[in-house]
Amino acid sequence: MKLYGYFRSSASYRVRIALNLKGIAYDNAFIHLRRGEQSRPAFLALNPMAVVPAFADGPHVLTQSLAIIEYLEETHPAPPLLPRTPAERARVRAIALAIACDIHPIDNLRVLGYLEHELKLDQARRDAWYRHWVEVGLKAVEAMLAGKPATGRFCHGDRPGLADACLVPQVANARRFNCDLTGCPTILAIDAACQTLDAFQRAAPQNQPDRE
Ligand SMILES: N[C@@H](CCC(=O)N[C@@H](CS)C(=O)NCC(=O)O)C(=O)O
Repeated sequence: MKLYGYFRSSASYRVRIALNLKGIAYDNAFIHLRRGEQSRPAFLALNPMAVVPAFADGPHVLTQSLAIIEYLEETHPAPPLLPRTPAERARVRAIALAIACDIHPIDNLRVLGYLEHELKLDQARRDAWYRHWVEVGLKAVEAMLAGKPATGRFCHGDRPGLADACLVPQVANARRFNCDLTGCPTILAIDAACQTLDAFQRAAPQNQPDRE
């Protein structure tokens, strides 16, 4: 199995967490996003969307971090990253999708690049865009989690899963851009609980061989 990723890519980080939680060994192929390697023909043949991650398992080449994690869940069910009942699974997926679909895409490298190079926003205004949408999004995720009986030490109960694999990379990005997370105590507590686990530590950007 091979993960095509980049140390700072939060979507790749999600998959690394899932692989580690499940104890699956894998090889890395590093796609340097700042050098534009995601747009080279060799990578486009794997993922025409020109984004990481991509994941190869034998003849299967998979894309989209959540599809990859669901594939891992189906092929390696233990330990599960989704809870048991349909309603619980829908809750976990809703948290994961709020991050992966509603927060992350509008703050992606290529979106920030468009703001900067095409719309000529200076770095301060570009970063303001980033902080605004991440703060709005994470406040909504906080409301999904705070005070809910289903929320435990982690996003759902006391076992880490799919929602945590999405939340921790988004928090790491938010910190990198100095987002204000003071209104998100539940998120910060869950992030702190995840950081104590080896699976999350080994997946962190600063612990990847391609880090800069
Ligand atoms: N929905 C995709 C998003 C993938 C994605 O946006 N990856 C980013 C890094 S986190 C990327 O490769 N960006 C390259 C670019 O913007 O040019 C997924 O979940 O896999």
